[in-house]
Amino acid sequence: DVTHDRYHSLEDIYHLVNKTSQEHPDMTKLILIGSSFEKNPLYVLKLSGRRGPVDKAMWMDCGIHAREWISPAFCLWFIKFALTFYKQNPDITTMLDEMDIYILPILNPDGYKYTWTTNRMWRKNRSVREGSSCVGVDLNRNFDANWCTAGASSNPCSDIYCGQYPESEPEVQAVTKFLRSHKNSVKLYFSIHSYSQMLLFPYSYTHEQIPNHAELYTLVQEAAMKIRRHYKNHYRYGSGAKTIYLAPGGSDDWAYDQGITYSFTFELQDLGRYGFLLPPNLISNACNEALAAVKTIALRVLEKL
Ligand code: 0X9
Ligand code: ZN
Repeated sequence: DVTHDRYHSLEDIYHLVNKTSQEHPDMTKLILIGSSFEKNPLYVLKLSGRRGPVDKAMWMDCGIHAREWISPAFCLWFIKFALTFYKQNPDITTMLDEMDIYILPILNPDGYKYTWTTNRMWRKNRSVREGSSCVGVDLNRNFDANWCTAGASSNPCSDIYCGQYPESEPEVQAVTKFLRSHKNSVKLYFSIHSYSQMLLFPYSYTHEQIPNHAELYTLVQEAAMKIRRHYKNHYRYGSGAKTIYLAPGGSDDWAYDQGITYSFTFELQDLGRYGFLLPPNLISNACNEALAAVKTIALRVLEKL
């Protein structure tokens, strides 16, 4: 069964997602959206309540950066929570009844696998190309959003290498293809990272403010307050460029510019004590906080739509 007191290997994650979809055929659909450089499948689990078709949807991806293990753990946690507490918890019931929820638990399977076998601190994917001995592209620098300007690197050996051209990587192509084809329904975008405890929204590729800056600021502020009140933990919030750093080519900025005007990147626990090596006994706490933030923002956005 899905246990949340430990991290799961790539094979485990595939198995769990597959099993979950078989156990809940009424509420889930498994969608293959593409495959990675090393031909690992990219599966999206679609969650929906027991009702007819809806015209609204939310997207959440986890595991774009290989070493941020709490991120895929959160996507699995969210899936489990949604399926367990549908019709019991009013928040998740509203979410599932009013929109479809697309979850990509592991956007960068090749990199994740590599962190389990070879290098725990690997960040990028594992693509290779002729003429360079360095491996991997930072998938969160490869989207077509002010691509490869200040805050990204054109050096293939860098940890923030932007790739040969925008959307050069199959993992990014799979996500953009799916979101482009679901543009009319997807209103809400979340990308889950770690660490540093931040709730971010666009832009990260420029210091310019987005048109609905005040609106998104209020949303992340409310989410951060909820975390503070319930879990006594502190999250910073604001636009990416102002709160963390200038970083172009990110998925949140790309989604925003596609018209998904409620677009967020979360950096989960911790503040650096363990960093990417967050111990398994802290998984549940980190996930509960992130869940509170997702629920708070999603329910508010649903009221507005
Ligand atoms: O640099 C990143 O990609 C993210 N931080 S991390 O430490 N997890 O690598 C922040 C992403 C913020 N959004 C964009 N840069 N678009
Ligand atoms: Zn990250």
